[in-house]
Amino acid sequence: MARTTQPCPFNSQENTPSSPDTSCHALYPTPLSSPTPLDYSFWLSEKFNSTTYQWPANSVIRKKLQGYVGFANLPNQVHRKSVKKGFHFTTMVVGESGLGKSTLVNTLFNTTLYPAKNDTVELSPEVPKTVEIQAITADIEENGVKLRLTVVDTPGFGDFVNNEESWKPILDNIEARFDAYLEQENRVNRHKMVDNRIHACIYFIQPTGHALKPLDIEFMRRLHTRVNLIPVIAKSDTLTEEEIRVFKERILADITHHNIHIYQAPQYEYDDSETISENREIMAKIPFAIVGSDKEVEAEGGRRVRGRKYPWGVIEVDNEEHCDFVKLRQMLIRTHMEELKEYTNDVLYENYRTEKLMAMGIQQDPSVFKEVNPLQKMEEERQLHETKLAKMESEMKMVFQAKVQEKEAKLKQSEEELYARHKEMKEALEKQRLELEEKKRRIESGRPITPEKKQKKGFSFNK
Ligand SMILES: Nc1nc2c(ncn2[C@@H]2O[C@H](COP(=O)(O)OP(=O)(O)OP(=O)(O)O)[C@@H](O)[C@H]2O)c(=O)[nH]1
Ligand SMILES: [Mg+2]
Repeated sequence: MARTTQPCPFNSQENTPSSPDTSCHALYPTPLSSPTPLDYSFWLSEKFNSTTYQWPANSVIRKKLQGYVGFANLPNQVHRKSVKKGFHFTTMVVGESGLGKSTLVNTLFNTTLYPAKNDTVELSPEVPKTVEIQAITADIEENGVKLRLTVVDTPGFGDFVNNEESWKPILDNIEARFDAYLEQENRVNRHKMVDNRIHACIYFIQPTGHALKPLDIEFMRRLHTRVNLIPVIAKSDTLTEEEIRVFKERILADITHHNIHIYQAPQYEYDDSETISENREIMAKIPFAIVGSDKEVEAEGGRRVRGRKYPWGVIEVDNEEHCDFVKLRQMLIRTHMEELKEYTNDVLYENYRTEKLMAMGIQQDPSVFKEVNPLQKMEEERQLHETKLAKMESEMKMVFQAKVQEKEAKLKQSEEELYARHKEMKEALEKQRLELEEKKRRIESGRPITPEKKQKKGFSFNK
């Protein structure tokens, strides 16, 4: 398989310090020392009660980083992970027999997914009664990147006398793949989801040079809401440059007239001018006028090229001046493969899923699938925190009251003890006073005083 020289879009950022204006979410304060529960509750109460507090929409502040932190490496992590996991892509090719579907697939992926018919086809094959759906899966690898490629072919399309319903088996197949995915999504265990949905449908238009045929219009009208349609003019080497230009205009006019939605590359706000102009160039080529060939021929100057050799010259598949093959490959493989998958999942499948569930009478039950309003959630969390804070506050109050009561009781007890001691001392003093008075009276009346021995037993202040 040919090796591409395309640079990896992520590697350029490896180990690059983040730019100084990188913003970050500062939702929590940076503690100077390890915070205590009180610090936290104080911060919470400040945060939610302060009049300057801004709700989430405005709670993101821009911070300049002081040095290289490392999250600039995130794209590399995604890159490594996806390379490890590998990629998968499912494309469908639809068009009348012999328009070059198998040849184009071989040319696109530069591999022989479909062997040449001469080797395999019987001389008188049994004519199928309806459009068949045949899928081929191949694991291919390029520069260490693995791709599981599934090509869904639709032999028999437009090959019958009455082709009115040719689109139906194809639509049924696309929807059956959506159903299979929906069924997996609804399983309790969703560990091994297999995605077999069609990510792109290359629709081959016969190079008549006139306009779209009713078969083409009917197919695109029926399928455009279910699959990414990529119309191509098959075997464009059979038309002149001028014929291709006029044919493209007529096809686009028909597509617009019938309100058919063909795949459009999305434009992003941050796309650089180079990407924008590249996308514009690709989109300007739709419907791609393609030439397919998986064989090499000798071109001017002895060069070996993939192309088709005619008596008057060589048509080179990979030459942008000869056909739009390069642009188709660019969009399908090099720049928009992930976009095609994303659009299939986010828009086409999502619409189908909603329609299907509603048709089954399934309605959104707000009590089961509660849509989360971030503001409401923040308000709920705030109330929860407030309740917690109030609880903590009342608990602290109770503890404080118990301690105060304990102290009061102790104080009261010591007060009572002091009072009792004071009373005791007062009584002793009174007793001593009375004894002294008695002594005084005895001395004054000339009566003998009480013996010393007895006196010593009493309370004495003079000691
Ligand atoms: N002139 C010309 N011939 C082509 C081109 N692509 C394929 N062919 C030839 O057309 C013939 C049919 O090509 P296939 O790729 O088998 O066509 P198909 O659409 O897969 O046919 P079915 O499998 O029968 O539906 C082959 O002889 C190819 O060499 C092209 O771009 N230009
Ligand atoms: Mg074929």
